[in-house]
Amino acid sequence: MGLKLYGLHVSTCTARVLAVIEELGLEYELVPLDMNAGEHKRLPYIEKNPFGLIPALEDGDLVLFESRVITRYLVRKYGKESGLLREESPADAIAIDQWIEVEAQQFNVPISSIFYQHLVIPLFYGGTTDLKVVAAEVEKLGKVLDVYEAWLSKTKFLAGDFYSLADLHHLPYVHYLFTTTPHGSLILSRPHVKAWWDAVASRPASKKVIAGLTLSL
Ligand code: GS8
Repeated sequence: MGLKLYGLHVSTCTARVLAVIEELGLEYELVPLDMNAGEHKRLPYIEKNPFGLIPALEDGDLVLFESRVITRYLVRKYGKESGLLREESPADAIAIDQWIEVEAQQFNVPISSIFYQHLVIPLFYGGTTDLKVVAAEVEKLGKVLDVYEAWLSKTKFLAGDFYSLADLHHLPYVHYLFTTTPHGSLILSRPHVKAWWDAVASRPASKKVIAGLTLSL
């Protein structure tokens, strides 16, 4: 009974999990959901994710939701040697935890809102992008990325000179910033952030995941 990932290739949170699956070279089955028909809001799916959101992971009898938790589970269970969590070194592991938290609490908030305004509202709800909201979120994201720029002038990746889950968690939304919004300059105008992004995106596992992130304006 292998891994079953419920979600869609185009979904950012699903892609976060797929990036780990590809890094670790795990076998899995992607079980797509018909979100237009609301399949993710009904039984039997809401037994897997009671919030009615994708993704969810099934590994035998274990069922998990929350993409950033699923990624940690996969590394702990199948990829200790990958270096993505470095739990053998408390100092490295806590640096990774710190930047996993920064991604979730500081980076994800404005970038997901910009994506929602530019892509989700027009494409899925037939509405119009609220440019005032976008401007405020772009300003917030710029301030967060100023911190990244200073930080990444000292180390190649966020938790140190090694690639970790903290970097990987950024993959889907940074990619979509380029393809679904006109705000890619937030990355390109910051040389250390750009070099970091180039290193993240050019990994073979990242390229496979990016190939599935096909939503565009
Ligand atoms: C967020 C899940 C989520 O918002 C995680 O797994 O990281 N913190 C959770 N999923 C979105 C798709 S993200 O590509 C979703 O399921 N949206 C459908 C809906 O809101 O109905």
